Amino acid sequence: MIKLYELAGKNNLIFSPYCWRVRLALLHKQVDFAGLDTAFTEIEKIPNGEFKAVPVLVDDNIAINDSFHIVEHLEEKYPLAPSLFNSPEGKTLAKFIDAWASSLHGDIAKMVIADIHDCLQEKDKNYFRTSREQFFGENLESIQAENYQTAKTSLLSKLSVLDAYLTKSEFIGGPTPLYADFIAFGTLQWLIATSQTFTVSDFSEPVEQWFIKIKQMYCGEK
Ligand SMILES: N[C@@H](CCC(=O)N[C@@H](CS)C(=O)NCC(=O)O)C(=O)O
Repeated sequence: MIKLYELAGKNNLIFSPYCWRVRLALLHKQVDFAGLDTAFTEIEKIPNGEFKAVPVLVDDNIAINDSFHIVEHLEEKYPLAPSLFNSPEGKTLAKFIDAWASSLHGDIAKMVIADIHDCLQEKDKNYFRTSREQFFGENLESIQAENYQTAKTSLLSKLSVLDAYLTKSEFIGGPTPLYADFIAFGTLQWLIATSQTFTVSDFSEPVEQWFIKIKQMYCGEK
């Protein structure tokens, strides 16, 4: 069976945007897989490779990392299962949404950096605090407290593009979700899964409805 190594916090919380994308892609493809909870400090122990980041997918003993490579593999290996792209244009759309979603990551990181720390397994806390405080040059609690409001305003402004689009289309991919939807969902689920203050009702109504619909379609037990 396919194995998906995914980042897990305490109480099996799956929160990584990239792991969520791949989890939804597997559920959409309806292929059996086992999700393997992985702490930040366990990534280097994943068999079959020297990985520095998750998700990592192991399929027939081949280990693949990087979410986009993983979904390209799934699309190629399981062509008869529901498509993640539907067409070459659907893949191009996914790449555009990938770039757009990346532009939200800086805002989200500033909104939840201390909350993420609180969601982690004990064994990860020191690694996370040290590496992120070194990157930002400030302690986690100050980064979040000082930047939360500005980052939230910036995020909601970027989301207004999606908001306008979703008043005209049920999903980013059209009448049914495609990988482009899972990219955007993964990014927002990272925020929703970890934030102690931001909830789905802080999204505009079209984004909230789209988010809830995807959750209901795919996320039974998570
Ligand atoms: N480009 C990669 C990015 C994966 C990534 O950045 N994963 C993060 C979790 S969200 C990670 O594993 N980080 C390891 C670390 O910070 O030590 C992908 O698309 O899969």
